[in-house]
Amino acid sequence: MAVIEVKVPDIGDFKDVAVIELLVKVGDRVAPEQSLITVESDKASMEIPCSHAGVVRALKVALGDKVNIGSVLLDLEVEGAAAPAAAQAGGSEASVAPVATAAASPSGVPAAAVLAHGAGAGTGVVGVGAAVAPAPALGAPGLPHASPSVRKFARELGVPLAEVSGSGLKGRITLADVQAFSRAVMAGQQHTQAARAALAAAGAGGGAGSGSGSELGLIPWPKVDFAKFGPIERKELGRIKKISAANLLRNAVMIPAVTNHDDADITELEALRLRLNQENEKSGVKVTMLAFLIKACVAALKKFPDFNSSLDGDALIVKNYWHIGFAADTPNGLMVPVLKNADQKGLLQISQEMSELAKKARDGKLSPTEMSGATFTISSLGGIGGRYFTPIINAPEVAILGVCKSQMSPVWNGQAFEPRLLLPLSLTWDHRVIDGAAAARFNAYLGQVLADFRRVLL
Ligand code: CAO
Repeated sequence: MAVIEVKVPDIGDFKDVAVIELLVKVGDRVAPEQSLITVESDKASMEIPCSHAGVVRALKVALGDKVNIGSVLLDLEVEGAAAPAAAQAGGSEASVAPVATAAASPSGVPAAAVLAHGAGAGTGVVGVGAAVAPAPALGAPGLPHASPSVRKFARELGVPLAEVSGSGLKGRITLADVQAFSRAVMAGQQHTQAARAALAAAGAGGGAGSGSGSELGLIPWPKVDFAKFGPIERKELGRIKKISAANLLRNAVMIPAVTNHDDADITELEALRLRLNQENEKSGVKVTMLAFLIKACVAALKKFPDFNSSLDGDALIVKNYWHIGFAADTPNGLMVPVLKNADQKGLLQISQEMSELAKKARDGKLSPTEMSGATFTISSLGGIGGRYFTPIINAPEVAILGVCKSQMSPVWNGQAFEPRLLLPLSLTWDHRVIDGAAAARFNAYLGQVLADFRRVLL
């Protein structure tokens, strides 16, 4: 038995955040990733998870205290020898997931901006998107608050908290408020913003804000007693999956997305990659196709800057930085680590950083900082298989590239069929920002870069 100090882990840009809820008390037995406290800044509230299993021996924070990375939260009695070392790490390794963001995202969607793929918990909006902010806006000036259990309940129902009026003390949203909102939506008396946007996009029944459920004409979700038909097993979704689900649904419903499919001839590129890896064998760093794709995408994003933007009302925020998210499959669900400043890095550095980020994702150790700020996302299924797919945009980004397994194919060279290695590309784009011709040009340029990588230097 040893007693360790559990500290606030890396919580990104959050500084001097106030403790608004204590979720454990002295004597409680806690599990790794169990939420200990809720903190709130002017932008978001988030739960801080526990790094270890153990019994709470002393609480070192009180309601209203301001905390930062490294602040001691509590003394925890743990079993096992590894614990004390971990405790000295200046903050636990556990990562945190913002549970709510305050301001509306550039696209006007609440909570879109913060990837809430809570690593290690047991999510990633990402899909694609990534990512992943969970829930709905909270904590912003003028916006109501809710306890973690109410937020969890709202997430499970898919209720956007930012749209619920709170009847509790100081406008706090209660369980009953969430239930009432959900009932009103089901009865067609209320639309969520997402549904209103879908109506507007579909031009259904008068468009956004017209407000009656009959416009959508949706019948209730089928309620089936599956056990009547055969043996079943119920598996609760993990936190990452639930957060992903909410974000994927919002992104799928709210973005008028179109996907263009194309093939890139990577015959020479793959030969170059294999040669580089042979020459660099001793370095221990393997240059991956995804690293080439990241560099090629940065070149295409520079040539077509609207693909590296976000919608902000009637304006487009075009970013002059190139942070590329990549979807990583993890035991807990999809996560989207972000490779920052990809334009400034070489292939070896990108390969190495990606491998480290992917490992962290699989181990549930990504920090919020490592999952935020992406300007464009790549989702590669190349190592697994398949021909094409339609990835979902990771809002507030406006495009995402899906990549599948390259395959030797006969290509007509004007005189004969030649065996060439073709890489299937699927580019999904937001039709509010990009049009079909631009998307086709983007894909064509990407294909040219991949076919002749010297173009990256142009
Ligand atoms: N075509 C053919 N083979 C490919 C390929 C492609 N496009 N991309 C990679 N490969 C091969 C590699 O050559 C390598 O083969 P060897 O083991 O024989 O060398 C193998 O696949 C693994 O490739 P890699 O080490 O380069 O890894 P990666 O970059 O392909 O994958 C990562 C890294 C993190 C993207 C991957 O682990 C992953 O999680 N992929 C899933 C992403 C996902 O789930 N997307 C869907 C999101 S929508 O739900």
